[in-house]
Amino acid sequence: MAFTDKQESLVNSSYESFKQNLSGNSIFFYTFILEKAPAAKELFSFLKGSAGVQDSPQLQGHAEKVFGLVRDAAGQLRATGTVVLGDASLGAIHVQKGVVDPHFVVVKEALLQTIKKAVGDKWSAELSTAWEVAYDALATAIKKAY
Ligand code: HEM
Ligand code: ISQ
Repeated sequence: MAFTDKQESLVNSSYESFKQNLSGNSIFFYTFILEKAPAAKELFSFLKGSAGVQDSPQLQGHAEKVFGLVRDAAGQLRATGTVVLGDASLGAIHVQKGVVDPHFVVVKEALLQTIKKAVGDKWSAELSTAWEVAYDALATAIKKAY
């Protein structure tokens, strides 16, 4: 099924909600990931060896990039029906770091829960589906390098 204007605008407006509390939402996102996949801590150079998730511009920057790429994927899906990686090395980075399928499931769940928290009572099944479809298409594009 085609990605609709409505789905794109749902993703765009909730992305703005995410950005409105970038610090709190980023902490929530990382904490969720590390709870579900503690070993992921050693994969990220910016978390490795640290006591835990602590707020920093660097941490926020990485989280913002991930959410921003999913948002961008939603725009591409609506416009062209497919997702092309802007940075072709993105696949290779994840291969090289040893990122595997179950990690993608954890990050997806973390992303959805973070958006859910960010939008509060604006959360809906439709909003969730829009993020899921965009994330899955982006993850597929990244995994093409595998
Ligand atoms: C690196 C995005 C999924 C682990 C990166 C980078 C981007 C990115 C943009 C480059 C470094 C940065 O600026 O952050 C994404 C997107 C994903 C995804 C859009 C899903 C659609 C995953 C998953 C994992 C993962 C599932 C595993 C938990 C990593 C690691 C690096 C990386 C370990 C290297 C970070 C470093 O130490 O510098 N990712 N990623 N990514 N990603 Fe992902
Ligand atoms: C996946 N890839 C790169 C950066 C990330 C930051 C937080 C959570 C997941 C990520």
